[in-house]
Amino acid sequence: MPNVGKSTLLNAFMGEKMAIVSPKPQTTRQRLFGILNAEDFQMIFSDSPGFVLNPSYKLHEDMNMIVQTAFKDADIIILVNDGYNTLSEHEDLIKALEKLPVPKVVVINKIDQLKAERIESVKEEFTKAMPESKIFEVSALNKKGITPLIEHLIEHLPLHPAYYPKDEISDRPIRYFVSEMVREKIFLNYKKEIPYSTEVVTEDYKDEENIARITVMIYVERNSQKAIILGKHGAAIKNVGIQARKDIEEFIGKQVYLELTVKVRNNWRNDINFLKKSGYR
Ligand SMILES: Nc1nc2c(ncn2[C@@H]2O[C@H](COP(=O)(O)OP(=O)(O)OP(=O)(O)O)[C@@H](O)[C@H]2O)c(=O)[nH]1
Ligand SMILES: [Mg+2]
Repeated sequence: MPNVGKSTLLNAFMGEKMAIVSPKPQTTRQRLFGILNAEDFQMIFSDSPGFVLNPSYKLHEDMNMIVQTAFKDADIIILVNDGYNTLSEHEDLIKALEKLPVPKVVVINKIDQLKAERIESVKEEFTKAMPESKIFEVSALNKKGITPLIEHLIEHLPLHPAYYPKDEISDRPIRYFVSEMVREKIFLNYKKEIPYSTEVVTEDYKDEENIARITVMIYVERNSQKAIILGKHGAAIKNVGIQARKDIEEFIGKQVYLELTVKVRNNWRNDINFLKKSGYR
């Protein structure tokens, strides 16, 4: 389900912020691997978009396809619930999961804001629906309940040589993280349809000795949206730039010069070529 805290959970597993997070559903659009390395195991966490129940654009179909792909190569599946989704919303998903021959784990997230009775009733529902699966209660935000969950996952990891070199923490290049950090600020700074009409692409990344010079393109679907993204005298986009630059600097440990440009790309959410170029298909 969207917005239940999957990306926050990935960050809690990894012990650092890798995936972007926002209070709005459909924040995550692509898959991201967080690779957790220890002396005797390597665990690859795959954060995925939430399932879009009523796809309105090709983009949504692509996001749902990404969820399906994630199912296919998972060794363990973690179904995250935040106590607000009803089980009926999960029914199709649970049916699809039943067919997969891998262990599943249920995580009830956001327990910091759930009443004890609510947690109990969600637990009861999932015990009935997925009797084979162990249920964990966590607060990904406060990093509570994460250690027992990781220990359980380690127990169920298949025996296999490490897939990635032990010093890698992700499958994505730095440009991807830059685009995502800008996109997160757009999700946090704008309302309604604006974040959903926006795609972010890192066009250029020049790594100099003391500074990284980065050019980022923000695509929107209409001129009116471009005006909103820019804001009066460019004030709104300036804020996005300041906030994103701070995060990027922290992430790469270096000073950043960040240039943001806004461009209109008509109906990009249904534009197959654009979606391909942006990595959705
Ligand atoms: N109170 C509380 N809020 C949480 C917790 N985990 C996540 N959140 C909040 O829930 C919202 C959604 O979190 P995300 O991690 O973006 O959720 P997601 O499942 O990745 O969402 P999508 O990518 O949109 O599907 C954010 O506002 C988070 O801060 C938690 O344990 N407690
Ligand atoms: Mg997410």
